Amino acid sequence: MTNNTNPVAPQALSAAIAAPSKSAATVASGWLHTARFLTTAPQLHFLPKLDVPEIAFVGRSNAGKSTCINTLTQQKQLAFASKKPGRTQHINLFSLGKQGVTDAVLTDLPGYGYAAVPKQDKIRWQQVMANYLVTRENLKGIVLMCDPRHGLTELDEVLLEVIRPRVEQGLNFLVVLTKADKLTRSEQTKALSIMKLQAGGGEVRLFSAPKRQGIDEIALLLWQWAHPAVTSSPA
Ligand SMILES: Nc1nc2c(ncn2[C@@H]2O[C@H](COP(=O)(O)OP(=O)(O)OP(=O)(O)O)[C@@H](O)[C@H]2O)c(=O)[nH]1
Ligand SMILES: [Mg+2]
Repeated sequence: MTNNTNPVAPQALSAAIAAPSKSAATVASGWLHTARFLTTAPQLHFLPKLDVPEIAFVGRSNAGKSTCINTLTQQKQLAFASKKPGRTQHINLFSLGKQGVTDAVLTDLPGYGYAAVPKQDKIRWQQVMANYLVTRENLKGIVLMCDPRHGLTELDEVLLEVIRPRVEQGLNFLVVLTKADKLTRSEQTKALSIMKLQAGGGEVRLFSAPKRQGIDEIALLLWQWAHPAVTSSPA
């Protein structure tokens, strides 16, 4: 037996014993809270090349992508959310990681399917997004926001087809059923089981910003996607 030559102060020791280890969800939510604006790009080729894991939020216009990012990061106006569809018009990147060290990036993409957008612009945007989802090398996960009152739209189905090969090769994929507060309990259960059949092997979670539903579960998933080598859970 060796003598302890590096004694721990008794107060520190008792504090450590008294404090329960942080829960995994607390670590994940603390990590998301570090989010800060990184950059914005009107088109794909303006995006900086990055080598940290990137997680993209996609979905139809007004589905709640920006609101979900604000809720997960516990920041009111990090991403621009609005009642007016088409609010997010650029690709916006947010850095994550403690003490200024970026260890992942969240991407808020403009929504698709907004009726008032001219057809040519719609087609152009679909191509930009498909291109991003297929070619972005550091993309580690896609979060598809879907309002369960509308289900998957035609453009959501196109997106699923576009990403299918990457998901089959291991790209993380999550369908977030948004605005769950608009559904009854039984409607939520039904929407969840229908989407599990449609999500092509991806995860599915219910989410509500005003009811703060699903936040911990989604935060944990994103943390795990960004830190695959560490453990399966942060605590
Ligand atoms: N009831 C309810 N409303 C929500 C929820 N999430 C978002 N909303 C509302 O839905 C509207 C659109 O939200 P945004 O977050 O701007 O949607 P977006 O997907 O970013 O839209 P674009 O930027 O146009 O693609 C806003 O009025 C939000 O307040 C939710 O969980 N519950
Ligand atoms: Mg938005």
